[in-house]
Order: sequence, then structure tokens, then C-alpha cells
Amino acid sequence: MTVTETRPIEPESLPPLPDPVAPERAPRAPGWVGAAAGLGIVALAVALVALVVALGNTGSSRPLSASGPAPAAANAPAAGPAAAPLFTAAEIPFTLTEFKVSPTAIDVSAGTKTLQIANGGTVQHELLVFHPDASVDWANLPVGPDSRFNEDAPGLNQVSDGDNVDPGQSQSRQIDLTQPGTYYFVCNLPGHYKLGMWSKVTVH
Ligand SMILES: [Cu+2]
Repeated sequence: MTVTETRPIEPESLPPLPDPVAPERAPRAPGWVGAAAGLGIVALAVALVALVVALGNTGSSRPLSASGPAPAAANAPAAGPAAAPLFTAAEIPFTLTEFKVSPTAIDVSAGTKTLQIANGGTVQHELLVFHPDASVDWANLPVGPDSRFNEDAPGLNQVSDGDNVDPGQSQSRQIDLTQPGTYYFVCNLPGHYKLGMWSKVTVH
């Protein structure tokens, strides 16, 4: 009687609860063995990770400590609020290509400078210098039918002009940058300004 009573109960309880529970607990029992081995593996893995991290730290800490603090310390006193280092040389190199003036932005110390202009492109370029009034929206100068902006427009204040430079050729000329402020070095050959061929030069 008790056997027949327990038998129908077991199959009833098995499908709903024991079945899902059993497979879950089954791996847990051997899981102890696996856990023990797993702990060993984990310990080994942790040790390996610790080694790798230690090696990685020593490896990465060297360039970080070497390069990190050095430029930060150099930048802070040299450039001050500016992010880029101040260019203090008397000669400023510029490279003209289609359609870019490189560097596209540079911070330079005030003074009389010598522009070293190289045309690295495949067509003629020029490099004009303007010291526009603060009210001038330099990036949106109106251009005429010839796709050039008016170099004599009020407030543009042209500082320096120069002949066109042939591809592969260079040009050197002096420029007065003794007055601090924002200057723009630009190529105003047809269409070149609109294509972004200018550089922002900040004089400190
Ligand atoms: Cu140009």
C-alpha cells in the first residue's frame, strides 16, 4: 500500500519540481570536484593575470612615466592656456597642397618671422597673410564670380602678399608678426579659399 502510494506521488512530483531541480543540483554535486579543480585553475588564472598585469604595468608604466609627465610638464609652463606648444623659431615652414595650408593651425611667438613656403602640390598656390578685425567671420568670407574673396575688403587687413608658387618650388619672405593676435595665411587663387586652403596663426 505504501509502495503503491509513494509511486504515484513520485511521478507526480518529479515532472514539475524534481526534474528541473535535479539537473540543476546534479552538476552542483560534481561541481564541488569541478569547483576544487576550478579553484586551482582560477588560482592559476589569477596568478597568470597578475603576472600579465604586472608585466603590462611595468611595460606600460615606463612609456607612460617617460612620455606622460614630460610633455605635461613641458606644456604647462611653455604654452600656458594654449594646448599646442608655442612655435618660437624665427623661420616658420608652410607647405601648400590641394587644398590645404600646413600646418592648418599654429601658435607662434611674436616677432619678425621668415616664412618658408613650399608648394608640395601639383598646381600653383600662393600664401597671403591677413590680420582681420575681430568682427570678420573669416570662415565665411563672401567670394566673387571668380571664386576669390576680396583681399581689399574692409577689416581684412592684408599683412603680406607674395607671388604664386609653382608646384615643387619654394618661396621665402619676411613677415611682420610683432603684433599679437589672430592671423590667417591663405591661398586666394580661384576656389582655393572655399576649399579650405588657409591656416589660422595665433601670435602671442
Ligand atoms: Cu592654392
